[in-house]
Amino acid sequence: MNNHPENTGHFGRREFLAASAGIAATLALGGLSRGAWAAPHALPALPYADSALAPVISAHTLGFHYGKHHKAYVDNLNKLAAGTEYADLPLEKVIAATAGRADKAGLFNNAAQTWNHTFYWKSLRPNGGGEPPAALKQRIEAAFGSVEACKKELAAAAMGQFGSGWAWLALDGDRLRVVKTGNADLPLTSGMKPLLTLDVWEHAYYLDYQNRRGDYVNAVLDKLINWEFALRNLG
Ligand code: MN3
Repeated sequence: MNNHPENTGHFGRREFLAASAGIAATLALGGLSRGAWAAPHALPALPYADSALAPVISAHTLGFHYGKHHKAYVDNLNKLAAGTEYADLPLEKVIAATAGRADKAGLFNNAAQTWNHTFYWKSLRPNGGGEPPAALKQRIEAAFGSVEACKKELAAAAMGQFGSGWAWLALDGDRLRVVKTGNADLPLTSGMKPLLTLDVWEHAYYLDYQNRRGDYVNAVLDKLINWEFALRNLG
């Protein structure tokens, strides 16, 4: 947390910290009902058991990724937003209001990573991959020529993202596109509608694949990718 006055609302920093400590103690005792100070963003339940994506993604990886990484983004978002003008905003509005603002980088990164991970879990499913539903397949063939070409472009984006980030199938106007984003960034900040995503941060695959990002990406595209979810997002 920085010292920017917007992080402390109408409190001075010292009073804010004292109030935060008091509230944390009260919460630890289970004594505070949901209110202005209660955490507004919850960690959504995983849409499947943490062993459901094995062997492509092990329960070990999924357990850490969801239970530690995703949870930490939600917790940090709530800490950074508490007592500010962002506290009661829906997640997408926090993202839109903080994108591109250097003084709000912490809030943006944690809000965007909260959103990205919830979207990533839904982008995968046990026994995924295979042929997309006909309505999506038609759109993919119009944009990329074939489903294979679309998957190749997704894999190239995932492999070509230098360092941490994401590969996406997104709707840009009425055109399907593959895009990659760095760190916490997402297509929403460029006015595109995400359809599905692949997490290519090392924490998404390192326990199972070490440095072999390509093996993770290709296995996910062949066996876990949730085309039905992409079709629903296409609306
Ligand atoms: Mn991740």
